[in-house]
Amino acid sequence: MMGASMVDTDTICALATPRGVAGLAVVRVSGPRAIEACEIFFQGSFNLQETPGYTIRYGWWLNDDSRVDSVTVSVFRCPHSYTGEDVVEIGCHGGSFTSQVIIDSLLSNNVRLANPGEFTRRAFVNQKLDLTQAEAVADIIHAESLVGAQTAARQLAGGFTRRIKQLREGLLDVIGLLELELDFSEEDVEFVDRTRLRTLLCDLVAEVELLGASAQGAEILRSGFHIAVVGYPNAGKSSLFNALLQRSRAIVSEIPGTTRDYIQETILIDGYSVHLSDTAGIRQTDDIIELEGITLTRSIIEQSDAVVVVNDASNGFEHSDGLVDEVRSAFHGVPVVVLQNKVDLTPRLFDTKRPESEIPCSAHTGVGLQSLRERIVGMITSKTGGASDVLVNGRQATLLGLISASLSSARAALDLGQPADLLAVDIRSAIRLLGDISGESWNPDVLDSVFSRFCIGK
Ligand SMILES: Nc1nc2c(ncn2[C@@H]2O[C@H](COP(=O)(O)OP(=O)(O)OP(=O)(O)O)[C@@H](O)[C@H]2O)c(=O)[nH]1
Ligand SMILES: [Mg+2]
Repeated sequence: MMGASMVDTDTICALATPRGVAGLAVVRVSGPRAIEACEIFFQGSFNLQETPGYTIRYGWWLNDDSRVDSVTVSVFRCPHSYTGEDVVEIGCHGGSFTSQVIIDSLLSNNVRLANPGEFTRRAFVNQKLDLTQAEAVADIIHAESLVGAQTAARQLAGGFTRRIKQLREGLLDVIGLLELELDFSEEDVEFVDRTRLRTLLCDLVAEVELLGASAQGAEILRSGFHIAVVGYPNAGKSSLFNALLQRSRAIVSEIPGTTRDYIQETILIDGYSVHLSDTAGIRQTDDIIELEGITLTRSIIEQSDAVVVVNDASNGFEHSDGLVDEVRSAFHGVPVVVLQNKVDLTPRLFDTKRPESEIPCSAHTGVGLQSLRERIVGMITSKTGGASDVLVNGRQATLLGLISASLSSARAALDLGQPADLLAVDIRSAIRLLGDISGESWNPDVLDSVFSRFCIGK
């Protein structure tokens, strides 16, 4: 479904800035009646209806002839606006009262409140953005890290759109040739060199799989990297946690079993958002609360992208080896970093027989913390390297998986020497799925699920 017939002609409005005390607030209005509705309440030296697009007017917002606030009114004319419709953005003073009065005035005049994401949805329907760009808008709004926001901005600028277009063009070339072949099927000719076709399909499958695989990295850029700090009691987990946070967040004491619940905080390292969880020390105990904490620790590790095992080096560098082995075997595939803490208490040199990957550190003196930060950034970039201009989300990853399956099935058909029409079926289905990613073919359900992630006013 596509085209102007689907365009909603209601005029909508919403607060585009966060509610609450602030210097400014912006109320956004979009739709055929946007300018006319604002005119009713605006008093300035210029008439809004005669104001050209890309113009700001200054004046008063009136309610029952009394002045509500001095405002700036930015006018955008269809189709040169965010939504592609007539848009007015009213800048007023912050605080919840003024903007609410402005919204109420509009609501009493045939303008309705926008649904979540409705402005961006209209931008999509009016072809100002494709679906991957609309999704990038949500990612920019929700970005928890600088790198995530930058990647989403590249996607908004059309990074993903271009990649999809290239894949699609590659496949359209193939289908064009296959169809030509079908036209001449009586004559049993092969226009497409099968070896070349196979190479092309392999390249496309590889590209699609690379994009699909970047979803995990994208999730890290979108919502942060989770690290569980674990170890035996008294190893210095909470001290390390506080040192990384640069404040005393967790209770530290010389009594083993101090931390019972887990504590989660977020820090930024080199522009990446890192969620650290300080956990209860793992040991044999009969204390019910402590046991509960240890059970929680396991579930925290399960949800983490990496585990830092803190060892109290003053008990020996090998003191936590059993725990490290246990974590490695129970949580296969999760990277484990071993920290040799309290090196300020160990006068002997760092034992050279220990694995090089272990980091000597002291939560007290700060030694080794920089190495730990660098190691964390290394782990993040190794997982996010594939996502340089796209933040593949769940919806897109599912579609990419289906595309890769269609293309692989085409490749299998090719290897079996199957006729062109069978190959064409799989390739056409891959083309259609690519269209689903960019939103060339869409239905309201897809849009509902994409835009439900948005907030009102976007
Ligand atoms: N000298 C020295 N002492 C440390 C260091 N890190 C932690 N400590 C001390 O070790 C003791 C335990 O520290 P915590 O941070 O509470 O240890 P924990 O691993 O969180 O302990 P639990 O929560 O009980 O499992 C405290 O007395 C800290 O001051 C360090 O790098 N050097
Ligand atoms: Mg603790």
